[in-house]
Amino acid sequence: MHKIALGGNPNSGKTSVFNALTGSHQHVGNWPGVTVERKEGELKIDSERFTLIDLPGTYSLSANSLDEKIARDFIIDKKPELTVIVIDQTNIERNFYLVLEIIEMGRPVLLVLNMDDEARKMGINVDSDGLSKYMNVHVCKTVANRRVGIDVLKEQILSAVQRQNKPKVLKFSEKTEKIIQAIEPFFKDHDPDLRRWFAIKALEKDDFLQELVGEKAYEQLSQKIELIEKSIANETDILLAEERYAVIHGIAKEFIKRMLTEEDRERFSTKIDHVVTHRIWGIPIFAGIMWLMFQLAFYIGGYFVDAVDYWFSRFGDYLASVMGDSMFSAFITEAVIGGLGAFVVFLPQLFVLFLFISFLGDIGYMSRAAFVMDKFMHALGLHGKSFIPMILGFGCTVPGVMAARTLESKKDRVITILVTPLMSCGARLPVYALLGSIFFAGHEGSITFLLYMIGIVLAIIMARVFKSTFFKKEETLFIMELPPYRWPSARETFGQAFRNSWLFLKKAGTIIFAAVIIIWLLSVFPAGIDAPPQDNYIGDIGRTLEPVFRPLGFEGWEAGVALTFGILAKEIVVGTFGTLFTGQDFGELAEFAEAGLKGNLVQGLQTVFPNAIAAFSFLLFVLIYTPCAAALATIKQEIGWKWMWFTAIYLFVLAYGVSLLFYNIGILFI
Ligand code: BGO
Repeated sequence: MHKIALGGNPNSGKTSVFNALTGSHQHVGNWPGVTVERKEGELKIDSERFTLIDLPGTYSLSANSLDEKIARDFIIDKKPELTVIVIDQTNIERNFYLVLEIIEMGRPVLLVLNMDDEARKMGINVDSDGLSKYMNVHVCKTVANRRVGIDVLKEQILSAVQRQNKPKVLKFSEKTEKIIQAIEPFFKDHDPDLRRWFAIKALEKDDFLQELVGEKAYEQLSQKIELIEKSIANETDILLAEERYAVIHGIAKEFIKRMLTEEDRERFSTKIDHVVTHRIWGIPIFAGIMWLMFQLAFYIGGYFVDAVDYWFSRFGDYLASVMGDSMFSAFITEAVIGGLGAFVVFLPQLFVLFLFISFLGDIGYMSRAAFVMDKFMHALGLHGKSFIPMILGFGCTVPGVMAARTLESKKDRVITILVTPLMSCGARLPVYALLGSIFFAGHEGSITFLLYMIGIVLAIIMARVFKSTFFKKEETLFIMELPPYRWPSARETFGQAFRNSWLFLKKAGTIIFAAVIIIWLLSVFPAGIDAPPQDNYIGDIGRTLEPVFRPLGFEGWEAGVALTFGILAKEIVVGTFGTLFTGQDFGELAEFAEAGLKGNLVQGLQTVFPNAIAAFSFLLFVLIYTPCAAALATIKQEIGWKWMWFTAIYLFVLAYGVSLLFYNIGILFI
């Protein structure tokens, strides 16, 4: 029968642990010679049998009280194979004082971190594995009154008894250790395992030592301690208490993580919300965060874009050199590398942007943004809840349109869906990034931010227009619950960004790839690969469309083709330019083609857009015009054919009007 002791502070849950371990196998008596209750219980773990002796609950082992003396004498004299110490995790620093004292005895211990439920509520999380490794003791967590963790505790008891690990000696400061060493020789005739502990007790002026060492030696010991106290100008018992608290403080710092409690989080959230959802500051803060997001996306992503671009071009050159001059080689280098590569190179920026959007959503900021915009939109007589689908539209119009289902009234739903495509989706980003890097080098982030903001403003204006034309009355109240801010898990945030980036790549491999092939075929037939694209079908299409777009400042026929195919998916706008310009001959500029994918595109685009005004006019057009096929299909599914056609046409007309106005006013200034 193994003998194990159970110790702990009063109210740490010791009785609950005792009952949970021993069930009804308990005997109650008194400790010998005194009237203090002594409880003993039995338990069986696997085939091993244990007697568990419940020590009186104490805060320390200084032998000042009867309870403390009983507990201490039992551990010293009866040498239990294991002392299980129950700790109230909500008060771990105080509970650890006793733990240190028991550990100083050098006997195997097991720490039960109890009250785990309460600790969690208070945001306390003890790293039990770390603590166990550090102290070389078994550690487990329990909620003893509900028997949670008791089975694991039993396994740990068995393992601790079998292994008989000695806990690590937790050293005090060098100065104190020297003092302890100076005292240890007084106990050279006693158990070597207990010498350090006796020395510590002597320094704590524990008078039980008088009996242990005899009167004479005790006097010498007292004189020695007096000398030490004089030299350190402190009392040794106070010094040791201070040292123990210093060790406890170190352990707490290392192994206790204090997270915000629910209450703290709510308080903290309210404080932040006072600022970020402020009546006046809310909107500029939202705009500022968006601006920062684009700056960082372009800045961080930009590093990778150049690298991807470089390797993509090198790969294209290599394939071209290996495959020689053939139709297939032209297809690979122009359609695949040129067409797909032109926008796949923007994946890093898009990834960073997705990462930010999912981070802002995960920490709970996006619902604040909707809340802020709600007030603003209410002021315009609109429904604030509409802003949630609109914000989702930043990622992709399709989920944005679908999210409008949450709006109760059909009118709100229709209005929201009609304006959600104006929220710039991720697919338009490669277009902004490409033209931004050519015509507004160094300011791509700000240009993109500006376009996003124009999209938001136009969406609000158009919503207001629709409200006062189609749906005159009706006002619903928007009550929104703001979840407390939380620190998102990196896994969730990155996972979301990876999923979105993967969708982007998947689109690249399917619909966009197909479109790029069609564009390429149209650009090489009927006259063949040696003829420039304008001599082929694509040129015919482009020339037919050219007069339509020329008033907007687009001088090359390629712009019309890119925009037309862009209705399949907005990324195709860049893909089309990539396919058309990768194989095109630029005469004297040809040397620049060496510079890579973007090098070719730069020259091509500079011929289509003779100046930054024309380029921005094109960006405005891409931002506003007819949404992609997938978005249109979703609109049809949600509110029917009629509204789908309406969206497709009104957005085209709006885009045309805005670009026309911008370009014709803009060129007056250059
Ligand atoms: C009462 N979690 C929580 N939340 N409570 C626990 C846990 C735990 O893990 N473990 C024990 N308790 P003792 P000592 C009580 O008795 O085992 C509770 O002194 C009550 N009683 O249920 O007695 C346990 O032996 C009325 O609570 O500890 C007990 O070390 C209202 O902590 C208390 C509320 O446990 C002390 C609690 C009539």
